[in-house]
Amino acid sequence: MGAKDDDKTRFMAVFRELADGLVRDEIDDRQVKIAVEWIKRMIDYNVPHGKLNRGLAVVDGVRALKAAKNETVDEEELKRAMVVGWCIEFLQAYFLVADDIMDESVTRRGQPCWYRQPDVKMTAINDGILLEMMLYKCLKKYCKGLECYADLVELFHDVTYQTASGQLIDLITAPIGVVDLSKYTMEAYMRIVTYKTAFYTFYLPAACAMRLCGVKDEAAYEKANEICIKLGQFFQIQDDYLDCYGDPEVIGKIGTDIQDNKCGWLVVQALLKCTDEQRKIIEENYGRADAECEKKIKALYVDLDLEATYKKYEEESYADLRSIMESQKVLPEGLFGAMLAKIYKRQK
Ligand code: DMA
Ligand code: MG
Ligand code: MG
Ligand code: MG
Repeated sequence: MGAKDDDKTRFMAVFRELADGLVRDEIDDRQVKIAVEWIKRMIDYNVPHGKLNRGLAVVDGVRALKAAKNETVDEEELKRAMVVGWCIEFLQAYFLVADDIMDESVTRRGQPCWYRQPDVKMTAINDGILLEMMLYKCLKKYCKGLECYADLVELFHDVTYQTASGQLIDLITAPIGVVDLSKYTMEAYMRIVTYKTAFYTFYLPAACAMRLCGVKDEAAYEKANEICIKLGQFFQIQDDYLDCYGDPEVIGKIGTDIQDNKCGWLVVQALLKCTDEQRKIIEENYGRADAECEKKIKALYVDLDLEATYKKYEEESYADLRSIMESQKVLPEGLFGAMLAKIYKRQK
C-alpha cells in the first residue's frame, strides 16, 4: 500500500471515530431512539461517499508545509489534520444536501439525492443545518485549546458566508421561467464560481493547513487566496463541462444546468461564439424543464464545438496555474500542487 492509500485508510477510520462520537453524544444527551438512528443514517449517507479531495487536501497541505521546514508530521498532528479535513467534508455534505434541493437534482455521488429519499423530503433542510453544526462539534472536541482554534472557527464562518453568497447569485441569475441571456457574461460567471466554489474547495483546505502549522503571516494567506481562487475557477469550469459531457455513471450525478437555466461556462462560451440565429435557439430552449429543449442546446454546443473550446481552455489554464504556483516563494508549491494534480483532466 502506498502512502496515499495509507492516508485514505486512516482518514476513513477517523471518519468512523467522528461519526460514532457524534452518535454517542446524542445517546448521552438522552436523544430519542428514532432520532439517534436517523442521525447515524443521515451522516453515513451524506458525508463519506465523495472523492474526499477537500478533506485529504488538509493532510497533504500540512505535510507540504512541514516538509518545507524540514519537519515531519507526528501522529497527533496527522490526526488533527484529518479531523479538520473531515470538518470540511461535513461542510461540503451540508452544501450538497442544500444545493441538490435548490437545483432539483436527481442523483449525487451515485445514489439518489438525500432529499429524494421518500421519508426525508424537506427534513433534509434541517439535516443540512445539523451537518453544518456537527463540524463545529468535532472542531471543538479535537481542537479547542489549540492556539489556532479561534482562527479555524472564524475561517469556517467566513468561507461558509462566501459560499452562501455565491449560491445566492448562482440561483438568482437563473430564475425559473425567465431566460435573460444578457446576464450570462464572463464577469458574472466568474463572480458566481469564485464565491460558490473556490473559497470552500481550495482556500479552506489550504488555510486550515496553514493555521494548523502555525502560519501567522497575513500576506501568506493573501497569496494562498489568490492562487486558490484561480484553482477554484478552473475546478468549477470542469464541473460545468462535466455537467453536460460527463458520464453520469462516473460523476455520480445527472447534469441539470441547461434545464435549470444556469449561468454555466458552456452557455457563456456559446453566447460568445454564436450567430444571431443560434442565439435564438438558446433563447427558445435554454432553461426549460423539457428534455427536447435540452437536446437542442446540446446539439448547438456540438455545432459550436464547445468540447474543443474546453480542451483548449483546460490545457492553457493548467499551464498558467503551474507557472503561478512555481513563480511565488511565499508558500511551498506542494500546498497547491497536489490539489491541481488531482483535478487536472478529471473525469469526475
Ligand atoms: C456547486 O455548484 C456549489 C456548491 C456550493 C455545492 P453546482 O450546483 O454546480 O454543484 P453540482 O454540480 O455538484 O450540483
Ligand atoms: Mg447542483
Ligand atoms: Mg448549484
Ligand atoms: Mg455543477
